[in-house]
Amino acid sequence: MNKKGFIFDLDGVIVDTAKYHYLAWKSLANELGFDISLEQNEQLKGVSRVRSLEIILGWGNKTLSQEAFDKYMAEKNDNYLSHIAQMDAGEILPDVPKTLNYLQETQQGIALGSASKNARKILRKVGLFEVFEGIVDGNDVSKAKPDPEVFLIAAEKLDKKPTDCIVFEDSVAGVTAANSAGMISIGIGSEDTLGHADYVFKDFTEIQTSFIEELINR
Ligand code: B16
Ligand code: MG
Repeated sequence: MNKKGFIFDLDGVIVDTAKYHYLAWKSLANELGFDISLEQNEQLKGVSRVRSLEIILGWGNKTLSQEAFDKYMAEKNDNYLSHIAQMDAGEILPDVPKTLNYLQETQQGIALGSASKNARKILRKVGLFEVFEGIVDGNDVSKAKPDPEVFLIAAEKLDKKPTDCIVFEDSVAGVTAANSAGMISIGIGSEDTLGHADYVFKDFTEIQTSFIEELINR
């Protein structure tokens, strides 16, 4: 079989850490005297930590000194990590292991392309660290999604041409990044928000092995 590169986003694709980001951001906003809704949290998906705090401060009409900004960033991450500490393999989203197993069996390249600076820690917690031949996360990039940098570095790590790579993404910016990288984009979520992806599935339970096989052989 052909060897392709399969690049996975983390939050929203492999695990649902968005709920922990939300709890941590909400508690920070409450400390600053306002609240954030689940709808607002949607807009933070795939967005870097710094940019997320800038957006949240905008919602609350707050400005902070650089020192206070850094303090709140660290506080949010400590809170987030207290949730991550409780994670185990049970938090891997349904049927993700099925797809990963199939890709391993057929010896495809498997990489991670995430905006999170905590990605390695999370993969270890859920027992998937060894599955990824290449890991590119928020520590490795200078330009955030929708810039294609994260996926282009992942393709390099897998020693694959971008056109031989397939990206699984749940965020609007991430799908745009995959498209700009010249890769096949697979949106995980709703057609309404991810209509610009080459394919969209609600989650991995909708992805058949025969579909992955087609991607490998194209
Ligand atoms: P951290 P992904 C993204 O992960 C999250 O979707 C986003 O909400 C978060 O702000 C970002 O990682 C940074 O995370 O604070 O852990 O560095 O979807 O790109 O895997
Ligand atoms: Mg994501």
